Amino acid sequence: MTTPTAKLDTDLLPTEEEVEQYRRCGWYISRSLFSDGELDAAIEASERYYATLDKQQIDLPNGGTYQLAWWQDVGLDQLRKNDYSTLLVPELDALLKKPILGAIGALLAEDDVRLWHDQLLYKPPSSPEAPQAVGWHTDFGYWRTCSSPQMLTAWIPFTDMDESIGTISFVDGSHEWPQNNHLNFFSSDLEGLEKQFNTGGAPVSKTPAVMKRGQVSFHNCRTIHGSAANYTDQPRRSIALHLQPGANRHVERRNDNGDLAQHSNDHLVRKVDDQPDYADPTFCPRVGILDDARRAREEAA
Ligand SMILES: O=C(O)CCC(=O)C(=O)O
Repeated sequence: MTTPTAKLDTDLLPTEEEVEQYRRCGWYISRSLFSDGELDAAIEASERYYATLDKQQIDLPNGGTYQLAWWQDVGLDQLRKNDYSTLLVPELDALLKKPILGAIGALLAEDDVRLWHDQLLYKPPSSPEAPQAVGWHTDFGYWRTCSSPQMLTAWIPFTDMDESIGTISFVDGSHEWPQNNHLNFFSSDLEGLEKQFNTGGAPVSKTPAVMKRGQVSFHNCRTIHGSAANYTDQPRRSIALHLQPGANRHVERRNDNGDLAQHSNDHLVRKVDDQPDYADPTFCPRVGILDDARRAREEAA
């Protein structure tokens, strides 16, 4: 039987030391996982997808609908964050389903991994007067309906990434800080947001993920991250594939303002015993099997 982690190039798996570094820092940068051909196809397909977005509401595979954060009326000079694109664009789904990606996710999460949801991201070139940045935030702040503190994200850039294009940056070790539920994705005031960090006495150290095309960064859901504006003349293109460990379940939890937390998945996935089922294979397919990834690494050793 073919499994999501079949035919792994074991040289691309993180070593035990690299997994340890991920635990300590809250992020990991992989070796090159994707070819130019795969990423060119993702760019072309995402352009075709954007060209279809002439209204805010999209239809999803189960007959459900979703209100997009970016569609054409929002404007070409604005940051684009388009969720659920892997469900609609096969070339993006192919990135998610590449076995090595799920295998790395499984080794980092120490569990099988399923898709939680995705975000196709496009950061247009900015002027200093109107920067389009991603504010410091944690993903778990938005995912309080999830039981697992080991949710993680694979961020796949479609081009080379450096500070000039506004690559993603991580705040080292912030996944261990006492309070890190920041909800500032759509703020461009990185300096102002940094003043709100509660480090528990730890120094603030930030690492911009400088990557060659093909590499992928992974971060824990409690790691504070964000990115500066893109000051090149090319768009910054990427997709965030948010992954959940096999053990993750829906839980009832409150936001800091006391409201019951909700996530868009809750309205889309099937229900089991009247609760959202975060293992619904249509929305949350399994993409990595821990035993297979470990076995592949052992056999290669
Ligand atoms: O694209 C960025 O700069 C941030 C993406 C992000 O928030 C994520 O991958 O979780």
